Formats: sequence, structure tokens, C-alpha cells
Amino acid sequence: MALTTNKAVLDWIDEKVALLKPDQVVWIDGSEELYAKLRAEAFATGEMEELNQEKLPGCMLHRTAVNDVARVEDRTFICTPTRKEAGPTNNWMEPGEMYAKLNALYDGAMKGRTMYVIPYSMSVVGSPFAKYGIELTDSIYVVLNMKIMTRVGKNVLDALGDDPNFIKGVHAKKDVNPEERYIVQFPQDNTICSVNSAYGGNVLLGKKCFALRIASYLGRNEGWMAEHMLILGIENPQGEVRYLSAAFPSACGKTNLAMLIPPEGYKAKGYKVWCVGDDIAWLRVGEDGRLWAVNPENGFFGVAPGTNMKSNPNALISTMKDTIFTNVAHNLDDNTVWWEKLDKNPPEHAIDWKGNPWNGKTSKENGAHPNSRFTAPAVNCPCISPEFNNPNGVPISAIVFGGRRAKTAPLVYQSFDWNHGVFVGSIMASETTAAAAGAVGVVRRDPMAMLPFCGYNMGDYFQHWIDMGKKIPHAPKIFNVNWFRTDDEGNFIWPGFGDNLRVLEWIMKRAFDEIDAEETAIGYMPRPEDINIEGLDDVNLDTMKDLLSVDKDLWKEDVESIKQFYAKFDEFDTLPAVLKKELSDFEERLAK
Ligand code: OXD
Ligand code: MN
Repeated sequence: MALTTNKAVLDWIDEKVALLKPDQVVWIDGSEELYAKLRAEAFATGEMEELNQEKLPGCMLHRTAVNDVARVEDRTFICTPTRKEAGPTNNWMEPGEMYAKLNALYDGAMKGRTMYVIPYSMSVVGSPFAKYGIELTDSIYVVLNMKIMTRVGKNVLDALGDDPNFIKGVHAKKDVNPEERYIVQFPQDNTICSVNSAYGGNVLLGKKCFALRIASYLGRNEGWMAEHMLILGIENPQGEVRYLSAAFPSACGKTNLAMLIPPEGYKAKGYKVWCVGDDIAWLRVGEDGRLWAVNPENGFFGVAPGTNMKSNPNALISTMKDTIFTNVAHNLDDNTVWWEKLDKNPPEHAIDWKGNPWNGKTSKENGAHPNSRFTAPAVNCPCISPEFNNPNGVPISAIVFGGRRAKTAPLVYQSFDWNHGVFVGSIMASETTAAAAGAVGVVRRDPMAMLPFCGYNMGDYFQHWIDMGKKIPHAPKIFNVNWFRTDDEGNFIWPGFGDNLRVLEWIMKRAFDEIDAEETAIGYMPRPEDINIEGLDDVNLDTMKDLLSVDKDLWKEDVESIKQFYAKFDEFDTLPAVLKKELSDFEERLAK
């Protein structure tokens, strides 16, 4: 039974039913009763497995096809009327041509299957930030993941009312054929289409497809920003909480930073870190002239391998109930899960991510896929911010960019001003990781960590950043960090993890004008003694000098690679003049 009388919604669903031809249509109303039924069905068909309900209550396991384990950037399209609107960094196809292709794939794709109608909200229903979507899918796995990652249910349709403006998402699993796999955004039509995949990033359409690609486009038109950023709050011993948002390319430790545990000395003084979000931030200028942020999601879709009681206890604890595990190893001894670096005790009797028997004690192969995931409710997180559900969000005092650079970038520096900060974000670079299909370990430019997620021409996106700077009377200060500097033997110099709070402390002092800094060619920098290293065994003042050193020759080489990257925007001439000027000013400072 339809849960709404919204004509635009009903007409759209009728049209899709006629195309996809499902046997039946089930509306997800958000009731526990319906979810229980779907879980039982998924367990009965083997689509999902129920895990040990004493050790992992409410937890389930799912394995995707071996050819379907990551986002597929080469099969992800932004279909705008002109190629220029999609820009040089996105795959593009003319919308009519793409719709024809998709309609042929969708024709009858749900025959013999059920279509689920998922009404969902990104951000708290009724919040000034909230945007509503409906995802049609033939996968119970998608329904149960969307329940964790977004706010789902009839109340979303009630909030939408008769408004025809909602984000339309269609996902058909089909036969997960990688040759015919498409993840497509039509920004002008508020439409997302996904076919032939069942992996999270490709099928949980509220996440990357809506909350970043479509939302970045909406944000430009409506004067706000959708960014690939974590949001965290640092509470000082006086009880004051200061918030920052931070962008890092995939799998650079973003979830770990978002849930950081303060070092012992900080804990003893009364510092606390609160997680508002680990992946996506929507930012708007508030009435007070500050930039306010919400995390539009409701859960964490985190990378499992490497998550353990040392690296990220908050994330691990978050996964201990009501969580869906995807492509991890299944420990048959006690019907739980395991992944690389969870602990030093891999199971002997297990099934690996491919579904084959696996002995963790003897096998040389991984038990879990490197991009295996947990989908965990945000409320499970021990350090979830008390402001997590605040419909007005939190005020952002600092924006932090970061990447994985072995040598060039120092531990931290601050941009001279907003426009220079946009330049710093635009030249972000990192090594590729297993989160996206393709080569691993190659350095690539990833401006604002948005390269795979910007829903329009990235040159215009840079201009939007510059324009936003003029609209925020009390704009956050912009910083860059690099936790990954290595010594000549390739070892990381900075301990990272909880100790990153030492750097964030300096950032916040700068954001609130509480400390001076040194002016260098790349930006403002701390003096080595300005970063608190008390209690660190392996870092002394000399190490700090190393971490903060700036090698102008390396930066000059970097400038050449930046020029090559910027040249991509020549095709449509969309690189803002402000960034060209920033680059030439930077070259001049390096030459001095
Ligand atoms: C992710 C990513 O969050 O790839 O999954 O960025
Ligand atoms: Mn991400």
C-alpha cells in the first residue's frame, strides 16, 4: 500500500514499476515488524547470515560478488546536458543516450523480484539542512543498510508532503555484470541510477551519489556546500566544545580521526573528542555569520581491516550490535567475524570474503577483502556527539585538508586566508587506496577529497568555494595536515591516531587567535615547540623540526605537477582566476 498521496512520487513509481516489472512492491514504513520480516527472508534465502546473537546482537553478514567489492569510478557518470557542466574530471554521457542505455538494462530487471520503496532523509527529518529521497531497490541488503545509514520511514513522506522535489534513486541488482555496471547521476533531474552492483558505495544511493554528487550540485545552486568531510568536536577542560571539519581522500584514517581517543595526558586534563560525522558534511552559513555543519548520515560505513581496539576502539565498539558486515571473514567456531589486524588471533575454521573455507592460521590470503566494511548505527559510537541529532548542526571553526604525502607536506600548516585555503584544498594529493577499484599506491591529485564525488565541473566547484568565502562573515580558518611523513627508511615519523589531537589543539588555538605562527612560503606554521609533545616517547624537538620542515625544491617539483593538474581545466576554461593567481604567488614565494 502506498504510504503517500504525493502525485509526483506515485507517478514516478508507476513509471518505474512499468519499466522494471517487479512481482510486487513493498513500501518501507520504518516499522520494526517489517524489518524483522525482511531479515528473516534474507536469512532464509542466504542473502545474509545471522551472526552470534549473544556476542553480536542484531548483527548480520553479507558477501557481495567477487567482482563487486568497491566503488567503480570508471563506470560512474555525471550526465548533464553538456560535457562542460560535468567537467574534465567526471565521466560524462549525454542524458538522453544514458537514459536509453539504462532503460534497456532496467527493462524487466525486477521480474520475479520485489521492489522495495525506501523513503529516506539525509539529516534529521524537518531540519533546515534536510533533503529527502526515495530509493527503489530489489535488494533487502540495501534496505537494511539504508535503515542504518539514513533516516527511513513514513515520517519522511509526511515531511515531504506534496512537494515534487525529492531525489529519485533507482537500484537494480540485475546479475552484477561488471561490463554493464553503471552508477549515474543526473543532477538537473535530481535522479540517480545504479545497475548491476550490490556493493555499498554503488547502491546505498543516499551516501556518495546523493549526499555528495547530487548535493554538491544543489549546494552550488542554493548557496551551501556538500563536502567529503568528517566533523568532530574538541571539548577542553573548561567544557567548551570547538568544532572542525576535515577532508581526506578515502581510507586515510578519516574514521579514526573522527573518533579519536585523546592521549593519556589530555584525558587526565579533561579533554574529550566528540564525533559528529566520519564521512560527509553539509555546511550552511548560519544567522550568526558562522559556518554550520551537519552530518547528513545516520551511521558509519567504515573499512573493517585495520580497525581494532588500539587503532579505533570507538569504531570497533560501534560494530558490536545492529551492524551489517560486508565481505569480512566469517569465524565458524563462534559464528562471529574477523578481519586483518582485528587481533593477532585469526580463526582456524572460517569462510573468507569470497565464500571459500579459510584457515587464518595457515592461509597466506586475506580472510577479509581490504575494502570490507561495517555498517554501524551512529548511536552505537561511545563518543557520538550530543549534538549529533541537533537539526541546526554545529559551528565550524576550522577546516582541515589532508593527504598522504611521504615527503612534501609538513605535519601541519595554515593557509594565509580563505582563498589561499581554497588553493590548498585544490592541490590536495594522496596515494590511491583499496576503497576504489584500480591501482593501489599511485599518487593522485584529489582536490578537497572530492575528485570522485563532485557532481559538476570541478573548476566551477572551486569557484563556488571562493564565492562561499565572501558569504561567511566569520569564516573558519583553513589548514592542511599530513600524518604520513616518512623517514629515509620509509617509516612514519608522526605517531598519528590519538596523538593527532596535539596538532588539532594547535589548529584550534590558531582558529581562535590564541597563538602566533611563523610565516613561510606555504603558509603559517607552528614553531616546533608550539606542538605539545609531552608524553611522546619517539618525538622530540628535533623530530618536530623534521616534521615541520619545508623543502622548497620538493614544492617546486610539486608546482609542476599542480600545473599539469590545473591544465585539465583548460579544456572548458573553468579554473578560477583566483587560483591561477594563488599558484603564481606561490611560485614567487618559493623563488624568494
Ligand atoms: C568511502 C570512500 O567513504 O570511499 O567509502 O570515500
Ligand atoms: Mn568517503
